Amino acid sequence: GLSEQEWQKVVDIWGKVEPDLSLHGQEVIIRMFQNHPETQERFDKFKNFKTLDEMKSSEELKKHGTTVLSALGKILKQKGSHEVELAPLAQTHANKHKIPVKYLEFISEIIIGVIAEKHSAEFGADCQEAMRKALELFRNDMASKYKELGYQG
Ligand code: HE6
Repeated sequence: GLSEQEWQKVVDIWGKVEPDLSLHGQEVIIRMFQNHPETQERFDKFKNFKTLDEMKSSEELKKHGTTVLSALGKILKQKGSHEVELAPLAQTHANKHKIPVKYLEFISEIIIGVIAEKHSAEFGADCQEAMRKALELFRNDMASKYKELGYQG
């Protein structure tokens, strides 16, 4: 688990992300699609986007980015006691979307990269480490739920 200080770092940096959640979310989704095209294939509404311009000008993509980061933010703010928030997310991502844990790893690294770019001054090594641990915990708990649901992930 994370120490109270580590959780505080996670919550503090998320406070820097939140005022511009949709911009961060858009960037995260676009970068995930560009670096891991197999993730784009999972979205009926986005799989036909071919160019970066198409992605950047899509209000739906931006909206989805906001949805994802908003859900993740709610989880992070629970500082590990996220059972209630995580369960429905694991359920849809296991049963409906069938999103492997590997893809959750992709998006975790991308989230860290995007925050590092946009908030380099506030996102030092110790803060990055705390965020990495928080996202690992998130993934581990998603993976356990996946297994309970019979999805190997
Ligand atoms: Fe997904 N997602 N997602 N997801 N998602 C979400 C929150 C998805 C995610 C990782 C989602 C995904 C494919 C997520 C999704 C729909 C992820 C919410 C709240 C919703 C929704 O309610 O619509 C993480 C880390 C979080 C917090 C892939 C690939 C990855 C890596 C859909 C195809 C799909 C969908 O609606 O079709």
